[in-house]
Amino acid sequence: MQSIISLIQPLYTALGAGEVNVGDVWGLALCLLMLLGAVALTVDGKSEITKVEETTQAVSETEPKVVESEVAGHKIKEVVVPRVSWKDRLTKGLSRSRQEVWGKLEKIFTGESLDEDTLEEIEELLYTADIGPTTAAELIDALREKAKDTDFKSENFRVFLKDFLGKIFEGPQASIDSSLFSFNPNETFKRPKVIMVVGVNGAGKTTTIGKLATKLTGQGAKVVVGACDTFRAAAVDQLAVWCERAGAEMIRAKEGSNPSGVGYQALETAMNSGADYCILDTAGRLHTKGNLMEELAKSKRVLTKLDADAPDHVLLVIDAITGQNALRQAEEFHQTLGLTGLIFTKCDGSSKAGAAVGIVKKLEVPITYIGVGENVEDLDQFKAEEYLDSLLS
Ligand SMILES: Nc1nc2c(ncn2[C@@H]2O[C@H](COP(=O)(O)OP(=O)(O)OP(=O)(O)O)[C@@H](O)[C@H]2O)c(=O)[nH]1
Ligand SMILES: [Mg+2]
Repeated sequence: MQSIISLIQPLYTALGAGEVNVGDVWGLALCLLMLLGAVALTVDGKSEITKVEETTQAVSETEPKVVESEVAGHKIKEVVVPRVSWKDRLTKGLSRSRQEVWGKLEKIFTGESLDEDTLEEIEELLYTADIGPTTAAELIDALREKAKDTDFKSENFRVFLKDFLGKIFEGPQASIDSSLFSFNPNETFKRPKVIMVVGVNGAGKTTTIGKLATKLTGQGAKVVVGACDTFRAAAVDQLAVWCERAGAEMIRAKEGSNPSGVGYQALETAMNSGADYCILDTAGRLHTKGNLMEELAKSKRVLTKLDADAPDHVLLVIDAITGQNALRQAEEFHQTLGLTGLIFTKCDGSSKAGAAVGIVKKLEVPITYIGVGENVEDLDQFKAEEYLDSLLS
């Protein structure tokens, strides 16, 4: 104790605090202990915060990287995840379509000029790309014309393809109402925009609605979602999870009750609460089942009792892997409901990606959104140029 007192004494003398006694030593020791405790807590708190960041980032992003760093002598593991842009997600999502079909096209035409054999080979590959026989034949005719030009070389082929396919999208894509993609809180609508989402079983309707609702509420919109799939309780629960996450109000009915009644109730709630959007999730149904399709038509008609202009959008969700059958689906849904737009989901799968071209050409209905995965960030507005760039790059 005496040696500690003699250690502290010079400091006391310098401060003019007089003689150091035993009580002072104990007091100082206590202060030192408290200081050390506070430092330990701060360091611990920092690693807690890091852990929280790790989880949120890992959920929302892909391919995280674990990086080790040191804070105040403590080793801390951090998950660093590069932000993936939509363009990169799209390019990655379409990589299989690119490798399996579209990329191969350019490999066929590598020479200086296009001969009939090469044209035939291109035509064959196009038939497997799901763009439909009519479009494939038209493309080959246009290419044959181009080939007469001696300046047309293999390096011009990609530009030709992009131009040809791009023109198919041009007209229909120009007609889309921009409020489907973005909400401006300064320009609120007089009535809720009503979006009815339809499609065959498992196409991705509920997931897409979840992503869409999240996007819109994220921009400040008030969204009401109608769980019109009254056949399965699990379907309603799945939608409820998305709505909870999105901060959207969900209207549900008792299992087995009338789906058109839920749509009506959801729109009524949206109108009364001054919501900006009312999105209706419907039960998946086969386009070949006439009675179920008629039930959908009824659900659409019922909405006009509340608002003559509802629904603003009838969007058909198509699983991109469906291939050629997608055109039949789209034709049937269009005939029954008068589609205003299409949404292609699962473009990250092994789709040939050509069905989109064939349907837009035949029905002149635009593609509104495209899905390339199961996360919220994996849905975005379809832009033909961006899509073709990713497919043909
Ligand atoms: N890889 C991938 N999976 C998707 C995409 N969109 C949806 N899914 C998955 O597809 C499956 C079916 O999606 P749902 O949203 O339940 O489909 P649904 O059309 O509502 O199905 P029903 O209500 O049964 O007709 C789920 O496992 C989704 O996670 C996508 O863009 N990419
Ligand atoms: Mg569903």
